[in-house]
Amino acid sequence: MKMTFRWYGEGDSIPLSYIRQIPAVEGVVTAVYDVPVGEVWSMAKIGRLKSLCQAEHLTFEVIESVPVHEDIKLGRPTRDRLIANYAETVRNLGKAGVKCICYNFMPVFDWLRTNLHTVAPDGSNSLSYNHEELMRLDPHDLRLPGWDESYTPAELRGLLDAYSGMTHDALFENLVYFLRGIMPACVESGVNMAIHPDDPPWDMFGLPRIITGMESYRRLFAAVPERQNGITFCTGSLGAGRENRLVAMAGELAPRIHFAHLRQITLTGELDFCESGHMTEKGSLDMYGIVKALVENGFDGYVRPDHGRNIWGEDGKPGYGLYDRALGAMYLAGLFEAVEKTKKGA
Ligand code: DNO
Repeated sequence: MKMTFRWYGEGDSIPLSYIRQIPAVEGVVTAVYDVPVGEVWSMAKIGRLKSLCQAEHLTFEVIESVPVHEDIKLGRPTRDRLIANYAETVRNLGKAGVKCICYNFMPVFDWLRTNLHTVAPDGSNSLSYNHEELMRLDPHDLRLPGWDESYTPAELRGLLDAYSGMTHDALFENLVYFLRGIMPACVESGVNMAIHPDDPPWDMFGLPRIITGMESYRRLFAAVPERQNGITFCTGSLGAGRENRLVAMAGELAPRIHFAHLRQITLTGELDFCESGHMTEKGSLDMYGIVKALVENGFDGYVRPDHGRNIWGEDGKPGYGLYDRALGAMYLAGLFEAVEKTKKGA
């Protein structure tokens, strides 16, 4: 297992020098944030990020995310040029030593929450999701801090119209078309693609969501069998779907899991949840069981703690403060050490 920590580039309030001091962390997960979606990331921009990481002795092997242009998801005629650009970015990242790219294929919106500061009895606060409240939101005027990309109200209107009538099958076919287009670049450059599940894993505002559970993955690997077509196993996203049995999924999917986002949630209603501290006993997900299933089935990829709570007076980027994610990294590192040593019979 290689423990990483997400860093939002030079605009992040958390410096790399702090990340380096978290004992378990070997590397960062980051991205180029100032190139418009769909354009090629130059070697110069990638090289700058890499040298900043190297200066702090942190590895630069995982990107989250190279966003996928909406025209690709919509299957518009411009997609071939955009897919060629994406493949070029993959090649450039490969040249810089990147091994894994996390991306998602959610139409228009990335992760969705209804409250960014839900206060817990211990005084900490975290992100939460209430389905009824979500249904009352107007998708034409929605943006959340922490999204890699978001749109103006006019762009949103146009996009939401463009997706009207798009079926799950059509969106899935567009994903397969995209992956088939970039696979040669991935194979040649030794870069693994790791699709992030839809968060939460159900349709939103009439927009189809297609990476929601075991069936989605079976279908995805059947359509694009290359090992470079893998996944980001995000426990918090998948775990919001009651039907998802995470321990069993972690075991079965391990060979395709290039990246694991290990995050805890507490299920608070049929479709509602609140994010909580990483430990098993602090939420609804069996973090120990998940780590054990991953390790016992050969997982040796990248891991990162995911959304942390705001604690100790910190008010960081929602989900991405320093303290609770650092605690999460250490807890997860402890679980992995114990399970990995047990596996080796140490
Ligand atoms: C949220 C993240 C997501 C993730 C993207 C991957 O905190 O897990 O925004 O980075 O969905 O493309």
